[in-house]
Amino acid sequence: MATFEGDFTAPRGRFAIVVARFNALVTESLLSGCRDAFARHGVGDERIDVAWVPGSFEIPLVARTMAESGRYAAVVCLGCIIRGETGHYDHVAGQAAAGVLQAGLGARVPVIFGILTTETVEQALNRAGLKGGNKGAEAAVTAIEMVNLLGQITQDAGPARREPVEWDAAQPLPPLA
Ligand code: INI
Repeated sequence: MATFEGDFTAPRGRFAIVVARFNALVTESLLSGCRDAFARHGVGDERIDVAWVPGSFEIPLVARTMAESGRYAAVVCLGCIIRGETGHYDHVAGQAAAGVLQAGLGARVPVIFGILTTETVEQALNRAGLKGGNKGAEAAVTAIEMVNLLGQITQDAGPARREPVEWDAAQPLPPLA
């Protein structure tokens, strides 16, 4: 039996962060938590590109474009959708989530959902570093784990080979057999 599990060591390659300007008070904190977590796991700013989009609804297109460029090991999506502020919360939140998922599946690159969906501004602030952790930091760690996991799955030579393998995360994944 083979067991695959990504670790939290810094993979090679570059990372992209797509961040929405809507609710910027919150998303700037998500971005800073995300960059900080990347740095503390060995991925410095020099290996990160950041793309700002108007709102969370615009995240999937840019995330997919970056994921398909072949330049990034993973793409992290950061946004903040607050129900109290919009009648079309369900549309924005639902389509953002579906689009982020599709971006990853389409590009076959980890595209991480770091978009807060909350009832109130207070809940959003709490999850952006005030007291309930920082969703941006979690997203960075998830990106690293997923890159390492996919690296193992696509390059593992068989059940006997259990150590993490060298994988050039800057290269697109090879086609599945
Ligand atoms: N975008 C968000 O990221 N968060 C929100 O809470 C939000 N609200 O409240 O409407 C929001 N709307 C903008 C949307 O993402 C698009 O930018 C806009 O509809 C243009 O396509």
